[in-house]
Amino acid sequence: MAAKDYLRERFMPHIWCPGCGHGIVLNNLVESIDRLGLNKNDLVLVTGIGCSARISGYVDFHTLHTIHGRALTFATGVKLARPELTLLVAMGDGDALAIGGNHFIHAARRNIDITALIMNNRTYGMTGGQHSPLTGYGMKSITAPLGNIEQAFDTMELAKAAGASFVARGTTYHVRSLQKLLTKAIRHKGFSVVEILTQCPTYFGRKTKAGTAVDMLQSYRDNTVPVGSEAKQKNPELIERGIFVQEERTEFCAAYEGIIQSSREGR
Ligand SMILES: Cc1ncc(C[n+]2csc(CCOP(=O)(O)OP(=O)(O)O)c2C)c(N)n1
Ligand code: SF4
Repeated sequence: MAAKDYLRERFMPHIWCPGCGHGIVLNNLVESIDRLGLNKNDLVLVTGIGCSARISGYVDFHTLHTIHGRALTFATGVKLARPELTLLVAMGDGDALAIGGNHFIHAARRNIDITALIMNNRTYGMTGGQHSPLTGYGMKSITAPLGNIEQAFDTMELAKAAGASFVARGTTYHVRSLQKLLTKAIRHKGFSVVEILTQCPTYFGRKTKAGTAVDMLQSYRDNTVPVGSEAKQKNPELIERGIFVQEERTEFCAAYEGIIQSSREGR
């Protein structure tokens, strides 16, 4: 099928600014779905609120556009009720890791079979460029005009520690490998996290002097390296991309089904 067959053309034009990375994520997502040969009627995409969250309006799957920080809770309910469906959740860094941080940790801990995309543009784009937990120390934002005094954390380390069984990072510059990461994450049975470094030229680019969309894409090219590469040992400032964790572990819905069967059999 062509990419447009997975999109709701009636909702175009989209709301994203020129140069925003979220459209690249959308394109890679539908390419991965196509590659996997999944039927649109077996897919559910759940989102909260944010520029990133608007992605659920544009795909022609079953979609739920819910409330800020709670996409994973809605998705957990859908997956438990209809475990045969493929659940995708797309979130911004604010949605997933600020207001939704608690739910993120517990979805990972349960290892429920959901693929979580974290579209990390290091800002709250939709509300005008406030800093997020991933903006980083010293960076300027609309709410930190003199520089942010909060430290960021590493999403990969958090996802690993919380128990996610597939953990990966890609960028909007490395589109071919992003597509492969998404394909593997969706195929993986368990909680999959794919953090995608994606540019917000309108707020992050302007406030931090990271520059235009092209400047930001070039910075993903120049400042990221494949996971485990020697370059990272020499320069710890570089950001790793690729697969950090890929393990088979007991999945939550399967374990829950086991409990139901045991109770039916009076064990
Ligand atoms: C409970 C609640 N608190 C705050 C908001 C306001 N709000 C909407 S989107 C958003 C942050 C969006 O940032 P992010 O999730 O990183 O996505 P982006 O827009 O950058 O893609 C906030 C704070 C809200 N809608 N609901
Ligand atoms: S404000 Fe930023 S995140 Fe939102 S659409 Fe514009 S560029 Fe994208």
